[in-house]
Amino acid sequence: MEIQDTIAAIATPVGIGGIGIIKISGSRARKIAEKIFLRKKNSKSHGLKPYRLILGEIIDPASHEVIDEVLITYMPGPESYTREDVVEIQCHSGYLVLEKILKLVLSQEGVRMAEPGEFTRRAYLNGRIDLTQVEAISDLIHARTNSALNQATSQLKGTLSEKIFEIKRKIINLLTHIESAIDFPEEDIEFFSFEEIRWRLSELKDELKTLLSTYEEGKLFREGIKMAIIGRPNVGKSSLLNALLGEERAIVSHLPGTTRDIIAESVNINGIPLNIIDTAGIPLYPPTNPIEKKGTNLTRAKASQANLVLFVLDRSSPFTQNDMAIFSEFQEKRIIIVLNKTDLPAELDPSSLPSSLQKKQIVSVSAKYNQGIEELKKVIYDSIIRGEKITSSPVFINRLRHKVSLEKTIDGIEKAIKSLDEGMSIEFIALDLRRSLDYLGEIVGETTTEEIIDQIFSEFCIGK
Ligand SMILES: Nc1nc2c(ncn2[C@@H]2O[C@H](COP(=O)(O)OP(=O)(O)OP(=O)(O)O)[C@@H](O)[C@H]2O)c(=O)[nH]1
Ligand SMILES: [Mg+2]
Repeated sequence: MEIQDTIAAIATPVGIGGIGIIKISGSRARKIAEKIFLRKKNSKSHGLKPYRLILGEIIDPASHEVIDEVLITYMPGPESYTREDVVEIQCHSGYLVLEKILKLVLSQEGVRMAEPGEFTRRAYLNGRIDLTQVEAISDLIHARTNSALNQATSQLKGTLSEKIFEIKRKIINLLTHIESAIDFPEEDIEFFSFEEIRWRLSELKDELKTLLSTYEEGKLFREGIKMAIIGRPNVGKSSLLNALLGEERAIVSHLPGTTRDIIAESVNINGIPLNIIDTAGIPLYPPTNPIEKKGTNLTRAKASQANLVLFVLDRSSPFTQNDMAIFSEFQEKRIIIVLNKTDLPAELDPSSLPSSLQKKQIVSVSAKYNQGIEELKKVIYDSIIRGEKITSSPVFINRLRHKVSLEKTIDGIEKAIKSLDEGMSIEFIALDLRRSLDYLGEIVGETTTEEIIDQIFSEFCIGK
């Protein structure tokens, strides 16, 4: 990928809408705009002025065809998203208009189609943002809850990278002292004492561990959790999905075996994205019908991946062998038992359930009449956050790669402490600290491998 290239792409979703935006970035952006744009007022000139919105027309210079009336902005670098010269064309958003303008732009000299995330990649390569901020942009676009959005905006402001740089500065400071003791042992410089170095290292370790401990919570708010609704046929699983969503998403019928495919939807429970799947009922004996068989196999596969399972029982009919078999299969998972159909006469007494079921949390609802659903949501939320230390820390890590790098950093600090305690030569301690510095640098993108960087940008769409 040549950074000198000028790139272009449609930045808005393609389709019918109020406006659509085409973005051009690179040294030829302005020239291209001048070729295809004519200002309305004083139509002899393109009239581009930095950071001004100018009204005019996009005209094919070859055929003189007017493609659309547009607003155009020219943002010279480095005061732009990519730090390069950027032109944004705001046109009417229709399938053809956007395509035609993009095609016209791409037919000009020295410009090519942007790759996914390439505008943001240039902002990163040109030093406007670091890697945690790149990730924050992706999180911001994908955020489905306020908490996820707040986390992303805070990370975009640089809270995580500031913290990382702060810790880096402390390590560098320590290293400077240690290394000058190596280089100038005879000089009359004031070195940190052994106790001082040890104390500083253990402070650093605690600080890093505190940051590491925000991972589960950060991840939870960013990614949410997977919850499967399971049970024997006809107990009301799809009705329960609909009640949780507040809409008629899944087909409900009195016939057992209505749901055959997995239905996935997501809701937000107190800021946590809850990814729910409704599954096909699992019968006692394997179905002979090949479609139903596929459905139950898929149910088993998906339910076993869920972090939380809602096991639905029909309270208007007795507890069956079928119910017990399903429970036994999934009892190792985090389970909430839902007694459904409480609007009908009770045929199942919770206190007569086998003791293994009674140990689980039991919630009664009527999915059909929307009773007990709020209480169920509360139980689901409590179950998710149980065991999670909600720290409300202003700085979070929320990706596995942050966690891995932090763990390696801590490992380096621990090795340095050990070397110090064992009276090893000071060179070894310096080496461990240098390694820790590199691992910290991975988080912000200073020492990150090309492979990881590519993976981060693969989350982006074309035009961002
Ligand atoms: N009275 C009453 N009927 C309910 C309730 N919940 C579901 N039903 C009825 O039970 C029947 C089965 O409901 P579904 O939601 O399709 O059940 P399911 O578990 O998804 O069934 P399968 O997909 O076939 O496994 C339908 O006739 C629903 O109207 C409830 O709370 N009260
Ligand atoms: Mg169903």
